[in-house]
Amino acid sequence: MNADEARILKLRAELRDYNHYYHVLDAPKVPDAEYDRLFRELRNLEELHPELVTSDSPTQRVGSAALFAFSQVRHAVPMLSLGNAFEESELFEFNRRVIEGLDLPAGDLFGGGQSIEYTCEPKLDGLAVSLLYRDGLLVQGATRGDGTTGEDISVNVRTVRNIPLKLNGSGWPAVLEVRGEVFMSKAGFERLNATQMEVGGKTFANPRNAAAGSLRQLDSKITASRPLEFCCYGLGQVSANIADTHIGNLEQLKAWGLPISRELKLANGIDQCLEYYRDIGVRRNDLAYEIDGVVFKVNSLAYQRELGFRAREPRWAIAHKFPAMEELTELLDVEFQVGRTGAVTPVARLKPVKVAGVTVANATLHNMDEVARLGLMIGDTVIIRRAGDVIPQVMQVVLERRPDNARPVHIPEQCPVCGSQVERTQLVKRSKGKETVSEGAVYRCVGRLACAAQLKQAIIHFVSRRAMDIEGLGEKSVEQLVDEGLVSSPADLYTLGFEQIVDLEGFAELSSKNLLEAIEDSKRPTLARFIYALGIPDVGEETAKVLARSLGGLERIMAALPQVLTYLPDIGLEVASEIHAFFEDEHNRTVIAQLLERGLQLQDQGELHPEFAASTSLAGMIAKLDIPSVGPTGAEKLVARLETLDKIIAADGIDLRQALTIKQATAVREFFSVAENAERARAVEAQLREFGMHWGSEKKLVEGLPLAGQTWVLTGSLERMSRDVAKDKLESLGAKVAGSVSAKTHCVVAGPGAGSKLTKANELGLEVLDEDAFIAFLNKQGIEA
Ligand code: 9MJ
Repeated sequence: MNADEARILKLRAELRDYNHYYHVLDAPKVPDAEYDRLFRELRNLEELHPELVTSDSPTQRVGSAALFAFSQVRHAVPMLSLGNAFEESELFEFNRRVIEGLDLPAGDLFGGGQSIEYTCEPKLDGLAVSLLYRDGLLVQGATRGDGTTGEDISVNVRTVRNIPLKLNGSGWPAVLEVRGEVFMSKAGFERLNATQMEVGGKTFANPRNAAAGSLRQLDSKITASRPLEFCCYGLGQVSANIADTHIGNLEQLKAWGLPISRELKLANGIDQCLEYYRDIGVRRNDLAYEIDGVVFKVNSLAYQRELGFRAREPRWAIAHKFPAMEELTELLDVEFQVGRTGAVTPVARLKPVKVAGVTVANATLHNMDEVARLGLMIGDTVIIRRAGDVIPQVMQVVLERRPDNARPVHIPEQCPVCGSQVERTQLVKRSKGKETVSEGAVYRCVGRLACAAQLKQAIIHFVSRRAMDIEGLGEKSVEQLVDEGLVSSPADLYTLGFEQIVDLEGFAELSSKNLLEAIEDSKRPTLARFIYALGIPDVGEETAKVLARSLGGLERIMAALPQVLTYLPDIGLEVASEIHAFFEDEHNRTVIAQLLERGLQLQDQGELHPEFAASTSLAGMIAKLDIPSVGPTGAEKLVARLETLDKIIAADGIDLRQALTIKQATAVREFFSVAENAERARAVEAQLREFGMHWGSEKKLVEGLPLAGQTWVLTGSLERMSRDVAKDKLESLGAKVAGSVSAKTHCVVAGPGAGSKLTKANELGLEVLDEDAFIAFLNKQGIEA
């Protein structure tokens, strides 16, 4: 056996195996680009040695055998595959073959420059299916399979939302076989993987696998739950012809209710095809679904018939492929980067590879759980994917290509930047009165601002536009300031002098002056900006605003206990614990103190927000303690009976039984018999009181509010806030909001379109506010509208 023959056998075995994984198991082992390369290599070798071609060679068939689990469907007209063009030259070659292959009437051919009319469609990356309509009713759905025989997936295709079960209109041929692609949008794919991750199910490598895996489900309920879509691009068997052109056929199918591509266009000549290719290429990332190229088809069906087929490919169509989004490369090493919050993140260092036209040498690995999920080892061959503008990702390890000397990936014990300890983060969860701590996916360097990496990131964040907004301090300058030892905390920015800055690279006299001015100008931030600028883990702008608005002052925010913070909108115990830990940290407290000493003046500090005050009650607090079997109702009963936390903690079984069931009473006794629980409850109560809560029962709480005892009515439409928001605001001031006007109504807010309620209010001589007056009133009460 010579070398070529041996290579041919090896390639066939490999390609058969890859085919099986791709088509039957919907879990490809290698990227398409790799498959294509091996396939081409085999085809070229077979062209050199035609005597070696066998009928079972992967070059001799399309797709793969049907999965035996489904019954088989023989295609009356074979389902074709498409020839590929990767280079422009291959496209021109295709066009030349079309012109030459057409027996056009004399005079039509003008020096070979004949323009052929082509249709242009995006090449969807999904699963090719055939839909058979008889007398306008969907009777069968099938996969392509090997092109001759596919799988019967009739039940499953019926669950795809945009596949009509019955055609619209009339005039369809009695037998109409429609062909097209079932695919999944990018958003649908992301959603599906997120859900699968949550429920511990199988995740998919890309939208195409997700579509294929979803469609070829033995349980069609699963298919129905997946966000599949269909787009048709051709015909199979028909009992009567429809139109004279491909585009005519598709437009008719559309009229009958079948979805066709919105990007379908006609091109006059191959040059316009190229323009189409470039245009879609530019918009590729913005499309809602993934495409791997575009398809050009000779528009005239008469021409198509004349051109016919070569093996299993039509001579009248070609797929012009985009550069692949997935490639194979080698994982040279895994390095660890330290981020702003100290998170130590593994980063893949790769043997540089071109993916979709861009050289990729690094890819994010997210965290160590991801490394474990991928089963990644240094030295592995991996599949890299670069979709759109996102950072390249490692999708998969090609296990077969793992070298003997592959090494496992270990998280370093010391921070690679500052040498401090690296610790695994912990997740705190509370349920049924118990706090459980589990290991998080993130590892953190404990060095905080003593770690140069964290310090640099912290300062870059601190000065950023949405934080302290100090213009003129880019990343490079921050790195210099830190490396030169001029700045070792955000507070040091406020001690910088002209001499220190002007010597930095890239700074001149004017830019130094400007920077100093910008630093000076940043000294009066709002409380929310300041909190955001501190870079507390998990505290983004929204959370910072909630903290500032609800607690109204830095001191309160710094002192707030985690349990107290959980009273605020959208703050759970995990984030609350991060916030609390941040402000407990001695170093952070020092930096904050220095910032204030160095002239920072926080704006808009004020009182505790009435919304926050209204969101708490003793019963509410007790309900939040997570005492087993004691929910909000139990807590209400307990407070109604025993009135104060002290009495509840001290209560014996008999007292408790007055308000609760035996089970609940026992649970409350057991809960408070743990000293730590009682202490924590007392601390939370004390702090809520200290923050200005009107402690006691819910009723008393409302009594302290400005609109306590009043009933308001909203009518008509409001333009600057929804009725719900208006209602919330009124309730936060203690008012009851009613649906109808009576003599007991205190005030009516009437927007445009107000009807009978307004008439009645006027008859009764009640106070009526229009929207402007209402907003002015809210503002006066300290509520932003
Ligand atoms: C895809 N995948 O979008 C064809 N295709 O035509 C389009 N595939 C095709 N056409 C004949 N748009 C065979 C395959």
